[in-house]
Amino acid sequence: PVEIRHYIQVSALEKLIWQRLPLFHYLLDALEVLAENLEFCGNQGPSLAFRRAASVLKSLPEALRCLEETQHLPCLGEHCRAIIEEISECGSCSRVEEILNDERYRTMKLFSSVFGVGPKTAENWFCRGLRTFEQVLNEPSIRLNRMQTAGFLFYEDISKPVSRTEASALKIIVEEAVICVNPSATVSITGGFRRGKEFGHDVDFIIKTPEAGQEDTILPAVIERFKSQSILLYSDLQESTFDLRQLPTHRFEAMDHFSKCFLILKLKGEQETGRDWRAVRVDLVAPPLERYAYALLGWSGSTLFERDLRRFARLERGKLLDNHVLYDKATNTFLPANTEEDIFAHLGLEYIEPWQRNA
Ligand code: DCP
Ligand code: MG
Repeated sequence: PVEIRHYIQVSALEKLIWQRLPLFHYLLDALEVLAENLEFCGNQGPSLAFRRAASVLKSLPEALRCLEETQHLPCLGEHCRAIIEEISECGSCSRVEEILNDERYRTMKLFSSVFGVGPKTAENWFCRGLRTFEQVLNEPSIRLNRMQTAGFLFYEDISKPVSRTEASALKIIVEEAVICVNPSATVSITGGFRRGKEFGHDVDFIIKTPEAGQEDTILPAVIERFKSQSILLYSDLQESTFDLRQLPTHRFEAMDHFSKCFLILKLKGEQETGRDWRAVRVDLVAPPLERYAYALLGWSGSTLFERDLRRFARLERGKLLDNHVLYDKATNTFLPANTEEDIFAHLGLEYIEPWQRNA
């Protein structure tokens, strides 16, 4: 199994030094393209190998002087090593260049960049001979769902990365709305921004409510508040289907059962477009208090870190972990946790800070 410790990240300064190697950036992009192409073909397993390899490379503690130095790293299989060798020798990878020119890959990438369009829909559109947004929007037999309609409507804005400054501005807006509907609730930023990223594709927030049951009523009220402020552009409220007795799921892709909502909000501020607002994707999750630590850990990501932490729990510790809880298979018990530190302790791991989870 992957050693969680390989993901421990390096300081920003060290990164600046070793990221100067231009071929290294090409290599990371190449691994991303190879992984993505396999995902578009439904090959999750092999694509993970490329993603893990990219993660290990990103988290190296020292500057690389040449690509040959990657030869002794973990998680780099024969295939990855062959790619590294080709890139060191030729400066590029023929398979990657081929994929980048492939019509199917390019179309799948374009279509799946729309909010609400997953690989299945993208593939369906591709198989019908559609290649551009214009063709999709003019195809009478295609009925977009509400999410996809919003995805096209706000495409330009929500494809643009959200900055940390914008995320902080949104935090104030979300906090104001949450406190207005429940003064005892608190809001924390999670997802990539909690891991210290400077940009994200959305802003993720987790809401903590002190009393049982409040987690079920707070999100509809917050959405109403945004509506009354005329900043709600889209909302998809998913009510809780959470049950305290549920065992953790084995399927990683499965969504958690907490009350949550996927939103598009209007963020005021001068834009390059000349408008005085932009649309931003915002996710809110409201878990019950006794499962808050698990939800926070799960929503802090990164996705690959979460996946490998679960794998580590299962294979190395005989425990099942998901966004809801940690379950000990040996004793058939749920392990309670008030903080993320408690969860790492249950797993026999030293605490891993959010900024160290950028796998
Ligand atoms: N997550 C989850 N269940 C969901 C949605 C997200 O467990 N239904 C987890 C996966 C990620 C984290 O929450 O680890 C945040 O999801 P994002 O897709 O927003 O990913 P990031 O915030 O890490 O990256 P980005 O900068 O692209 O937003
Ligand atoms: Mg995010």
